[in-house]
Amino acid sequence: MNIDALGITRRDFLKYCSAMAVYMGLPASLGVKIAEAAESARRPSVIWISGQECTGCVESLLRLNSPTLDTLILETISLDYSETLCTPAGHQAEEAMQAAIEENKGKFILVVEGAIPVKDGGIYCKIAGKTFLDIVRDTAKDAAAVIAIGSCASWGGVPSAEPNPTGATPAYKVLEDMQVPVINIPGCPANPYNFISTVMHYLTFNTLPELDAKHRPKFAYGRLIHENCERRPHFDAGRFAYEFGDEGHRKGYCLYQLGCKGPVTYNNCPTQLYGDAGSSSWPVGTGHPCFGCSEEHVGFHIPLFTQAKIQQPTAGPGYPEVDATKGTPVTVGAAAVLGAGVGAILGASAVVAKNLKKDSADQTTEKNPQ
Ligand code: FSX
Ligand code: SF4
Ligand code: F3S
Repeated sequence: MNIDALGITRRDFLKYCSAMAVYMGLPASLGVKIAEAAESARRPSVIWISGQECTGCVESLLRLNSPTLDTLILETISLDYSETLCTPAGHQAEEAMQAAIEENKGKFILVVEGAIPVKDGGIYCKIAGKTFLDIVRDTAKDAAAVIAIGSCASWGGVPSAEPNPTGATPAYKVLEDMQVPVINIPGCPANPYNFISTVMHYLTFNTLPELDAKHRPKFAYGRLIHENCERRPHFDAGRFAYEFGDEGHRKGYCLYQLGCKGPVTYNNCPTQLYGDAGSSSWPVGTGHPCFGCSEEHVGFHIPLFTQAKIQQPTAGPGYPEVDATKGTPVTVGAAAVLGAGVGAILGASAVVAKNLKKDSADQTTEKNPQ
């Protein structure tokens, strides 16, 4: 990588790599290793294909700075094929893709953007006379790993909303009989930092980051939005907005009663934010409830204003994880911490339940004054 091309100093570049290490839950000192990997000549080959989607994922990737992330990506990976960004068109584009696959067989990362329609043999999305279904399967068999970017590729997203006329299906289902690992980076669009950090992890350590049961990197999707939300103190205190523009909304109260899906959606939106546009640049920060765009079966499936079930009441982010697997042996100190955490969680759940009840009673009184 040529750091000069990024328009930043070496010191800033190292700072950026250290921040990325911390972002992935690694010691900041590993930032040096990430920087070394980024600067090495070895750039992973990436082939990026697109099906049923809006191109929002590429767009969000190219609209950033700090340091200009688009440059960083293009300097770090070898983007050997991308329909949106490649210069050739038509037959030449097809040839470029085939050449990229041949040259990097077994080594390239395949990025799938968009859902895959499978109904009627996949005829609802065809490129160069071939169904997207066939393109995904044929390309994946030669890939080292597949990254499903965005909620469309991860879960079906927008095109899979009822009645799902084209049979829009996520990549992991279409590839479930194949050996290739599939990593999901959901979000509509996916946060580009979650994507580039996953690629950098692969590049630096030659392994994928730790994934959860839904094949999402834990560093980005390990916490519910509700756990890190800046409006959480209002939720805990029972202060809600009930209508857009009402007093609670104007005061920045919790958006739960307006259908916020933060309590059932795993993503780092409140901490990572979007578009490098400063604080509050995420849905809830702008005053709109999270609609669960990055969660399977939530965004595009549960109506916008339907209230989420609080399935897992949790204490604030300062407390230990509720469902962490038990380590051995348990020390007296750890047991004390765990006890305090569980106590806090039980206490918090009771307060939440009480506030929700109290608040809906208040609301009933307010809305039905007779
Ligand atoms: Fe889907 Fe992304 Fe939403 Fe759009 O790639 S996740 S519609 S932002 O473009 O696929
Ligand atoms: Fe934030 Fe939504 Fe949770 Fe309220 S319900 S605290 S707005 S995530
Ligand atoms: Fe999407 Fe909710 Fe984040 S709508 S962008 S998951 S706050």
